[in-house]
Amino acid sequence: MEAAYCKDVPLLKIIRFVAQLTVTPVMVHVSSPEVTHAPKLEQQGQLLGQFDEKAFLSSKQLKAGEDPYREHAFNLQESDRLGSERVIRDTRHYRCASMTFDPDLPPTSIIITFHNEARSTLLRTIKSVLMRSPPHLIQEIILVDDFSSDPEDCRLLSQIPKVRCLRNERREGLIRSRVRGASAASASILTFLDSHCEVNADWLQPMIQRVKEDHTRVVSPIIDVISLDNFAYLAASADLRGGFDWSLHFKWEQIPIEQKMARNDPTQAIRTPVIAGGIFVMDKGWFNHLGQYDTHMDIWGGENFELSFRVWMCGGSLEILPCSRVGHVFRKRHPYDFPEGNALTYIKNTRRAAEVWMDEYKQYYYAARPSAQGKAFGSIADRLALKRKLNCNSFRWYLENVYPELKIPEQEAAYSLLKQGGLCLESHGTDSLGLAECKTAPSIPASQKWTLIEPQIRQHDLCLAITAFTAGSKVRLEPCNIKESRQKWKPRGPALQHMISGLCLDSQPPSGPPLVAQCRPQVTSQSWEPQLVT
Ligand code: LR7
Ligand code: MN
Repeated sequence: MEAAYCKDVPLLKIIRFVAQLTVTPVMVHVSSPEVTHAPKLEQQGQLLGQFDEKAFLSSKQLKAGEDPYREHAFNLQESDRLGSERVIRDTRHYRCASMTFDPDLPPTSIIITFHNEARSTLLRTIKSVLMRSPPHLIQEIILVDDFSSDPEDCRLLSQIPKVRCLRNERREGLIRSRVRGASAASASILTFLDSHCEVNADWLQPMIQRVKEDHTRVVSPIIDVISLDNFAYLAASADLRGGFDWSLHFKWEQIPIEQKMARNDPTQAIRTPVIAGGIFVMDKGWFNHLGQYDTHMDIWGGENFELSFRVWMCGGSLEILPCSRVGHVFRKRHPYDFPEGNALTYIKNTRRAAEVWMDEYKQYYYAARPSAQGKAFGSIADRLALKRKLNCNSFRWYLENVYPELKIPEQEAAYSLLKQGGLCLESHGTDSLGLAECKTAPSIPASQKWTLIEPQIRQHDLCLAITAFTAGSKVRLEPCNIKESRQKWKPRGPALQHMISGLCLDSQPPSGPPLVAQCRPQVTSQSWEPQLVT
C-alpha cells in the first residue's frame, strides 16, 4: 500500500485528494438589492492610522508576464485590481436586517493566521472587518504570521489601529498558530477568520449574541463564495450544513428534510454536525476549558473534525447563523508546501481525530481510508486524558443525537446467514419474514444475507425491527435509523435479544412469521447461528 504512493498513479490520486479537500458550497441566486456600503472617506482615514496602503500594495504587485495563479492558486491580478474597499452585495435574507441585538454585546479578538497570503487579500480581510463591524465590538485583530517569507507583510499591517502582529519563528501550521493567537487574545470572545475573507453587513452581531446567550455554543456564518478567477462575491445557499463521510472528508450537505420543514424563520440558527473550520466564534473560556486544539496536528486539515466532535460530545453545540455572512476565496489546490507531504499530513491529523474521538467507529474510518493504517500519528495520551477529564459522551451518542444521517457502511464480505438447523431467516418484502431452506454459495439470494453490525441486523438499508414492545409482536424490515430503538439488538448466547424490550427473536413453528417472545435461549426456535458468507 505504501509503495503505491511512490508510483505515478497515486500522484494523480493525491491531486484528486487535494481537489476534494476544497469544497465549494452550492450557489444560489439571491435577489436582495441591498449593498454593503464602504465608509465615508474621513472614516477610512481613521481606520488605517499611520498605515500607508498604497506603498504596502504597490511594492508587491504581479510582474508582467507572470502567471497570476502561480503563487496563491487564485487570480492575483484580479485581487490586486479590486482595491481594498470594494462594495459587496448584502446576501442575507431580508428579514435579517430587522434583527435586534443586546446593546451590551461583549467585544471580540479576531484571530487571522496566514502563511504567505497575498497582500491584497489579507488587507481586504482586515479592512472589511474594520469597515463592517461596530467598532466597539472589535477589541483587536491578531495576525499570526506563520513564518511567511516576507516578515514585512505582518509588520506593516500592525500599523493599522487595533491590528497586532505575532510572527512564528518557524512554520507551525494553522492549528498551533491559532492556539498562539487565542492565547494572546485579550477579549473574552474569540473570532477566527481565514486570511482571504470579506465579511458582510452585520456579520458579527448575530454570532456574538448567540455566544453571549450560551457560552457553550460555537457558531459560524454562512460562508459565501469569492470567485478565485474574477473575485465576484456570490451568495451561498442558506440550506446547507457541514457534514462528512467516513474517510473524514468534509462536505456541504442539505439540511435534513424534517428540519427544513420545521424552519419557519429564516433567521434561525442551523445545527451542524461539523463546521468547515476556518470561520467561527467561540467563547475564550470555553475554548480553553475544552482543550483549545490538538496541537500535535500539523499544517492544515482535520482540526475542524476534532474540534467539532469535541464540542458536541463534551457538552456544547455547533451552529451556522444564516444572518451572518462571510465571503471566502475557495481554492482548488494548496498554494503552500507541506513539509511532510500533503497526504501524510492529512492522514496524521485525521487519524488523531479518529483515534481520540471515534471509539469503535474508527474502524469505518480505516475501512474508508485504508492507507491511513500504519501511518505515524504520534502520542494521543494527553488528548485521551482530556476526554476523560471532560467526561465526554461517546461517538455513538454523537451519531445518535447529532448526526443520525451518517449511515454505518455496509461491510463488504461481512454477510451472514442466520441459520436454524437447515433453515435460514429470509425476507419476502419488508412485511413478510420467514424461514426457508438455506441456499449455498454462490447462489445465496440477497433475501438470506444479513449484516450484523451491532446493534442493527441489516439487509442493505433495511433493518430488522420489532413492531411493538410486547411478547408476540411481529418483526419486520424498515429503513435503518440508528436512533430507532425498535431496531436495536444484541446477541445473548445463541439468541438475538431486542435491547429495550428484552425479548428474543423467535421463529415460531417454521410456517408462521417470526416474532419476539420471552427469551429462552436454549429453545431451537430462538437459536440463530450466524454463518459468514462472502
Ligand atoms: O501552514 C499553514 N499556516 C497557516 O497559517 C497553512 C495555512 N495557514 C493559514 C492560511 O493562510 C489560511 O488563512 O490557515 C488558513 C486556512 O488555510 P487555507 O485557506 O489554505 O484552507 P482552506 O480554506 O482550504 O480550508 C478550510 O479547512 C481547513 C482545515 O484545516 C481550515 O479549517 C481552514 O480554516 C478552512 N477554511 C474555511 O473553513 C473557510 C471555508 C472553506 C471551507 C470548506
Ligand atoms: Mn481558506
